Amino acid sequence: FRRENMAKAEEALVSMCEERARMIQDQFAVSVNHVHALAILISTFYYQKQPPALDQETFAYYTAKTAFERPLLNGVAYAERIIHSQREIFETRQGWTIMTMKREPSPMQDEYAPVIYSQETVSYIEAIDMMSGEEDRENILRARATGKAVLTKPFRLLESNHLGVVLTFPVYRSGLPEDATVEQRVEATAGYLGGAFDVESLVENLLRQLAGNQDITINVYDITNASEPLIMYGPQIPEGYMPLSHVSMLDFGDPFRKHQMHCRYREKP
Ligand code: WA2
Repeated sequence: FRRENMAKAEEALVSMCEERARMIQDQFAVSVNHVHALAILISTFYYQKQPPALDQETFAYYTAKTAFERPLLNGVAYAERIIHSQREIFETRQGWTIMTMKREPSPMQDEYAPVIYSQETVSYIEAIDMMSGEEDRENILRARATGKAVLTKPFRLLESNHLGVVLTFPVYRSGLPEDATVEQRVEATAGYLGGAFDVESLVENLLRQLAGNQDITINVYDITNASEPLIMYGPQIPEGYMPLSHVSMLDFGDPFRKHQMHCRYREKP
């Protein structure tokens, strides 16, 4: 009988784990798809219209009305690429100084990525040079070199201090060929559209609604570096009934990053 019960318990764990992995992956994917569409919206209405048909008020309105399309993102923002020689003209036009993530006026850099448009839920990143944060900076460089959506490793987000990851899409000025070189991509970069996945609180909300939630513990890891898995969600020190666990694969759409979900019972089944 005991062996039969264990087999049943294992089967139940596998199905609960797979259900959760699929659910988080799907909510991630719909959020990414919608940010992709927003990047095209910026390119269309800000860069392909003369004069630009987009301002902070319009961006805030549109992103608030479509927030339901991005269920795992705490907000989206657009950071413009500013090279140093344009800094003074840019700051005069904006009426503010480019700031660092430490909220000090930015020292001189070759280039900056100050946020010019933001969803109201993340208005605290307005005017901040997103290249002044290590994780955001790496994302920006990789996004514009590849032309694809990219994700950071898990880290503590600004303001909430919650564990999450940042998503970045590059926005190019028009005329970039499909098979552009990295140099051409960098040259044509207009800015970066992205947002933060607040994994700690939004994934928690999602999982809380599922039946059987009380019985299992979930960990999500960034396993890009297989010998040094980084925790992305769940208790820092894995807890629960160790002998029985299940690993579900996760695909968040950035081939550079690998993720896994680990599930186990809180108590011996
Ligand atoms: N957005 C919100 N909270 C954050 C954050 C971020 N980055 N970084 C740290 N905490 C405008 O890649 C461009 C958003 C970055 C996009």
